[in-house]
Amino acid sequence: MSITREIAEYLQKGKAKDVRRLVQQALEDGVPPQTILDDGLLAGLMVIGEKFQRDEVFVPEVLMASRAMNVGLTILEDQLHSGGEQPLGRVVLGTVHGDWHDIGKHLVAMMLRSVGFEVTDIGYDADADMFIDTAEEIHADIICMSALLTTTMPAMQEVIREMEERGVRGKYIVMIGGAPVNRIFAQEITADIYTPDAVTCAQAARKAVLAKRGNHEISEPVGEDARGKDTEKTGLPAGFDTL
Ligand code: B12
Repeated sequence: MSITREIAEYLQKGKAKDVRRLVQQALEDGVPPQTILDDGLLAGLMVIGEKFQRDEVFVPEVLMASRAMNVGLTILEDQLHSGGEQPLGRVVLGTVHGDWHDIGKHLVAMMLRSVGFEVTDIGYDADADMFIDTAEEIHADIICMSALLTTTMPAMQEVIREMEERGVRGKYIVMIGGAPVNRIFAQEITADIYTPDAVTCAQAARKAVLAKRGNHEISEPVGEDARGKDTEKTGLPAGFDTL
């Protein structure tokens, strides 16, 4: 059996120690981190997800598999971390209030760090004040929110509302994502950016931060962007493709 297959098998059984050992071994054997992630960790989690949907496993099993997943991700993260240089920008990242799903968020953090962002991960079940207070504290460029439940998606709008009430909406680029989230929902709640996965999230974040800086440097006039939105809100240049 291949080592990635073994990782997937142990992950399904929730054996975090074995997953840690095998991920380390795979890296030593020269298996690329992306392969370990796709064919090992994510492949195992997907099987558990499908079984969960068919009521073949229940919350405790999924929880144990998720812990094993996060242990594996932490090891891979060390490999992907660029570190050292001046950060490209600062991101506050969390899963919204009422929602405990944090695996996708963990992946998003990894990818953002790999393109050079400093990420402050505020964990899961994070309310509006936690997002905004942290963003203010660390002088963030981006607030990134994750939601995996249809019932917790409205909590994203709460954060944006609270930002408006506190008069800080224009200071931050707001990115949202998670399986039930889509572009239309992002438009409805006036988030700046939606992307479907961690890789595109990191690419879009990088593009947005560079565009915002470029905008400030050349002092482009405030106008309407592609969605007819007042760009003074986000500081992104007119026409910036955000959604
Ligand atoms: C693992 C899991 C759990 C674990 C979570 C543990 C953990 N530490 O995360 C536990 C057991 C706790 C759990 C509990 C529950 N869960 Co659950 N869970 C899952 C499961 C199996 C996998 C989710 C996952 O991690 N996917 C893998 C990651 C990598 O994908 P992802 O999160 O979507 O992230 C990617 C993108 O969405 C994106 N992304 C994510 N965040 C962000 C943020 C930004 C800014 C951007 C740009 C992109 C982005 O990038 C990521 C990587 O590419 C899914 C089923 C499934 N197959 O998805 C159900 C699922 C999400 N759960 C579900 C349910 C119903 C529940 C419970 C209500 C069950 C219950 N009866 O108690 C509880 C709710 C608890 C709570 N309050 O949150 C439903 C949700 C249905 C819905 N649409 O609302 C699902 C879909 C299962 C199902 N089919 O019924 N769950």
